[in-house]
Amino acid sequence: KICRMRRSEKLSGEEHIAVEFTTTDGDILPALEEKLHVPYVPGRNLNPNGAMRFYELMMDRRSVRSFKANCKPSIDVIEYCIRAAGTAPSGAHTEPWTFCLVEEMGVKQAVREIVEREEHINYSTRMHAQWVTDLRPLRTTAIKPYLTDAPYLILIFKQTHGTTVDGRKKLHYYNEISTSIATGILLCALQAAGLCSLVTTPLNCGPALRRLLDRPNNEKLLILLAVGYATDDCSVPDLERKRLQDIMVKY
Ligand code: IYR
Repeated sequence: KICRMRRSEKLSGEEHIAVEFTTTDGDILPALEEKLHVPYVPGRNLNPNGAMRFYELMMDRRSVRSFKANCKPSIDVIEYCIRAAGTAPSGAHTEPWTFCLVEEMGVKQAVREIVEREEHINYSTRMHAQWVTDLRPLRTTAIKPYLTDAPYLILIFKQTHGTTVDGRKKLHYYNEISTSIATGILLCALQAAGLCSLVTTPLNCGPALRRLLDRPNNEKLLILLAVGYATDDCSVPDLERKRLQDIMVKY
């Protein structure tokens, strides 16, 4: 027999009010059910050259802002990429993410209107002069044709909490980190599939985009991706990446 009690927890600086479930003996129960442990099965197709080949694959990923409007990747490919993202590790295996895939032109237009309206304010007032100046080499502006040209937009929401089948509130530990890791895997999968992507984090657009897509209150927009194929005349800044010795310290 299960009974309720309330308790607050401090986790990574945030206050969480959890509804805990206890047996009549006072034992606390997990949000998921108890799990069997089964033998670990190593991955398939593993070999030491995989790391170098994966590095070479990822070296070619660039943030693309110019997409072919009439060239649409197969939905099956996109769905496999999102499946791959869903393999990410997450706090207490809560899988605290929602990937909203937008392909309808009307919805893309509505997203673009919301984003451009806010970005005009962001670039002119919310972002300070140093920030705008730091972006100059990337040639970004408040005008975002890629939001309607790209055949797919993926709006990635972190779920700040969830609900169990019997209506209990489920804590989503480290939901932002977990969703960010899943997004990283999604970017790798898209690259492996030969697709181009752009990561954007539209400042101040979260609530309006959440309402547009009719997402519930516990979902907060984390990242908006544009996905498709680059135009033939697409150019990118001639950036370099830090060398291994500049990003790795050995002990
Ligand atoms: N979100 C804006 C501005 C922007 C901010 C950063 I930090 C970038 O690396 C790139 C752009 C935009 O998308 O234009």
